[in-house]
Formats: sequence, C-alpha cells, structure tokens
Amino acid sequence: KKISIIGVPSDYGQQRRGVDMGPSAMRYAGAIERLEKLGYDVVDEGNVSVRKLEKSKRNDHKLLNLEEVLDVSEQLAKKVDEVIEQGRFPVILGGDHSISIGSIAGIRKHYQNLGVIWFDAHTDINTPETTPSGNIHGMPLAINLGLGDERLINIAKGAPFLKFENVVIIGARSIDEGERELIKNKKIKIFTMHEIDRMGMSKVIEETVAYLKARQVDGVHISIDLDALDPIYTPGVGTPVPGGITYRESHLAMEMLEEAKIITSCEFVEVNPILDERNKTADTAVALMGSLLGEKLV
Ligand code: DIR
Ligand code: MN
Ligand code: MN
Ligand code: MN
Repeated sequence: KKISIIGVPSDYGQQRRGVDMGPSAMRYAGAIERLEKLGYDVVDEGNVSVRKLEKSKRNDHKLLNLEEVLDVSEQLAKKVDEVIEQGRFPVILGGDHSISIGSIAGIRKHYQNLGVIWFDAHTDINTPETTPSGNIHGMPLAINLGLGDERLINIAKGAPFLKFENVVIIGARSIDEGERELIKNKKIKIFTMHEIDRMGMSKVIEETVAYLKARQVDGVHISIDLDALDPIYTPGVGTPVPGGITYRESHLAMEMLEEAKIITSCEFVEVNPILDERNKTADTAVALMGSLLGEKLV
C-alpha cells in the first residue's frame, strides 16, 4: 500500500492556539518512520498552506474564522482528491477538527457510499443554528452530511453528501442539546462511553464493522480526535473531557479495524503541543496510527 501524509496546520476551528503545531508534533513523534517500518511506500506531501490570520472574526451567524476555514478546507479537499486519484491512502494530520470539512469533502468525490467512523469525545454535528460556541470544529460531521453553512457544504460540489446511516460515532461523552436531537431524529449509530463501558470495546468494534458492512459501504474514513481518549493519555487537546477511552481500548479498536480491512483513509486531529506533556499526545496518536495500519505485537 502507498501512503501519503498530508499536514494541515490550522487552528481556526476553535479558540486555543497551538493545535496548528499538531502536524509537526506527530512527524516529530516518528509518524513517517513508523509507517515505513511497516513496509509502506510513504510520501510526506508536506503541509497545506494556511494563511496567517490578522484578527479573529465572527460572521453574522457567529461562526468563527469562516473565511480562513473555507480557504484551508478547499485546499485540503483538492490535495486529498489528488492523492486518492494517484491510488494512495491518505493519512491526514491536524489541526483542529474543522480540517475534516476539507478532508472528507475530498474523499467523498471518490466514493458513492462512504462510511465514516467518528472517534471523539464530542459528536461535532452542530450547525450554525445549534452551535453554542460558534467554533467550526464542532461542525465538520454536520457539514459533510450536508447541514450547515452554504459555502462549507459545497466544497465538494457534485460529490454525494455522507448518509446519516453510514456514520458511526464512538467515544462520545459531551453532546450539545441540538446535536442530541439530530442524532436521535436521524437515528445515527452511536456508541457513547456508556455503551463502551457496558459492551466492551471489542463488541463495539465488531458491531461497528458489521453495521458498516451491512450498509455496503465502498470505503470507510476514520476521523480520530485525540480527545476521544481519556485526558490521562492525551492531555494535549483543546477540550479534554474526563471519563474517556483507555490507551488499551483505543489500540484494540485500531487493531480490530485493521483486521477488518475496511479503512480507506484516516486522520488524527486536535493534537495541541502547547497543552501537552512531553509530546505524549502526539506519541499516542502515532502509536494508534501504527496499530491502525498493521503493527502487531508479535
Ligand atoms: C462543542 C465542542 N460541541 C462545540 N466541540 C468540540 O463547540 O460545538 N470540541 N468538537 O472538541
Ligand atoms: Mn478525483
Ligand atoms: Mn472533534
Ligand atoms: Mn472532541
């Protein structure tokens, strides 16, 4: 398999600086060497260029840094589209979670029935109407489903939107009121921390794989927000929520997904080195990347 690493040093989707250094932190933690060691042909495509922001602005829908997020998303969608076109597996390094607007937009151009696994403490399915914060990193899942700001949802013009029934959310424990309603109304498949506690991660992933296979997806993107894990393991994130997934559970999830051979693209987001302890969060992200792409203990 051929892998392309794409860095997206953007922190425009939220209000804590530093997450733009996430791609550097994950490269420093050995992402490329780790994947090369697994035998892949790895190309580091470098970073998408992110223009410098003079001053944070909100639009009339209170969305923060909309123009900047739009610019980054368009560039990233184009880059991801090109990489997939070349038959390469994209590994995208964030950046805050708003980068998924562009990454998944680029991916959607290549699949008619894409599945998405959203591994996150949050559900990121807010719209301009429901957002309590105006932070666009709380909206990328909604945008790829076709809900939200007109320009953001149209980045991949012509490509099908994600289907509500092709999404699986894992690890959620902080869900806003409007998000909860949407998840219930659209019957989105979700394994919150409650289900992970009750069923165990093994069963959660078995059911996730069976669910997506039954949906006959033609590809599966996994979006990994490092705040899905408990902040004990990933303290370097902007919005930590206690009571998260353990180190072992998260590795088990990656290993089982690798065994299932369903993943066609992945991304690691919200790594903020300024908030981190000795690059622990980037180290964990890269270790998970290893497991997701085939590292075995023996
Ligand atoms: C909250 C926080 N749901 C919001 N979201 C995220 O602002 O929309 N934090 N994604 O990581
Ligand atoms: Mn294409
Ligand atoms: Mn997120
Ligand atoms: Mn999150």
